[in-house]
Amino acid sequence: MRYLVTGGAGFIGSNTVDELVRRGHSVTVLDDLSAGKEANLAGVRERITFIQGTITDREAIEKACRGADYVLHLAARTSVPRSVKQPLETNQINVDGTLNVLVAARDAGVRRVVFASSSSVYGDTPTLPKHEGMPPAPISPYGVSKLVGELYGGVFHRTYGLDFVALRYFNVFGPRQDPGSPYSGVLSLFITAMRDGGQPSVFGDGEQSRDFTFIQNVVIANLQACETPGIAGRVVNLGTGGRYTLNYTLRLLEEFAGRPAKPKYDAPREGDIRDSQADISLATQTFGYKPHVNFEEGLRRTWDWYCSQH
Ligand code: UD2
Repeated sequence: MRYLVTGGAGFIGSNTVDELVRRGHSVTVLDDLSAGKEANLAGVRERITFIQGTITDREAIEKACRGADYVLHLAARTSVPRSVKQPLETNQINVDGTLNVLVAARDAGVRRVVFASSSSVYGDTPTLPKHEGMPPAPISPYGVSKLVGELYGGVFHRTYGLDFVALRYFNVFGPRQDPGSPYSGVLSLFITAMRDGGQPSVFGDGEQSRDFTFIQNVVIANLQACETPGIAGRVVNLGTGGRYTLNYTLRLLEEFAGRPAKPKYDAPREGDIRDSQADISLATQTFGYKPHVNFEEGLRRTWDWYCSQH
């Protein structure tokens, strides 16, 4: 099969591309390298087609979609706090860019678009775990942008018959997540701070919790969501079903590092959600999803990977 992966040089994208190539698929990557890195594709570079371009460029996305069976649309401007600072840019890439992808995918006659949505669409409602029947209530521009992507996909399904599936990822972490910006995922920041003898910064009391999901679970689910027939129009959570506080992750990292973390506690972050946890029964029902790597094991592997990169 022929896959187009937008954002394929990024963290989730490049890990997914590796698996697609391993399974013998033909892969095109469209990435503007704003967050992704060519180095993430080093192991497969000779076996894929790489287009440096952005989803906000209609010509680039049209060209990339040509001949594709499946589009995994992972390109996005991530980060809740960045979206609070730069709502226009977040909207331009995540909303306008996604609309471009949908139009191009429709016109190219692809078999399905799988869209990377986010747990942030649920907002800060107290009900846990979050299930897909709950009304979305995002509290950040980022959450809004992901919800709009889902809504557009649903409309393209109903109006133009485009096969579309949205996966609501819950705080994905693992090898290749870039720790290089203040907007990076918290575990990449905690791990590299601990590795380098620095102090992890905790925004708030550290008792907020997330359903941290190891990348390998997401990679397998991405493929299942593409290949499973008859699931067009579904919007599905993708997490582990558990919930882990930041303080708990620091205790595990202390064990791995063999020294105390000495975290610095700061004010809570704007737009932040307190607790997040996925109900994953719909993913199991829809495409047989099972998280194969649990949080603790995933964190251990991630710690080892960052240490090996030093
Ligand atoms: C949101 C989404 C997630 C994904 C991600 C993409 C939720 C629940 N999750 O992640 O699914 O779409 O956006 O960017 O909406 N923190 C610290 N210290 C740091 C950095 C972060 O304490 O140095 C805290 C932060 O305040 C938050 C938690 O760690 O409470 C997780 O932050 P994050 O930026 O890793 O991810 P989050 O939950 O905004």
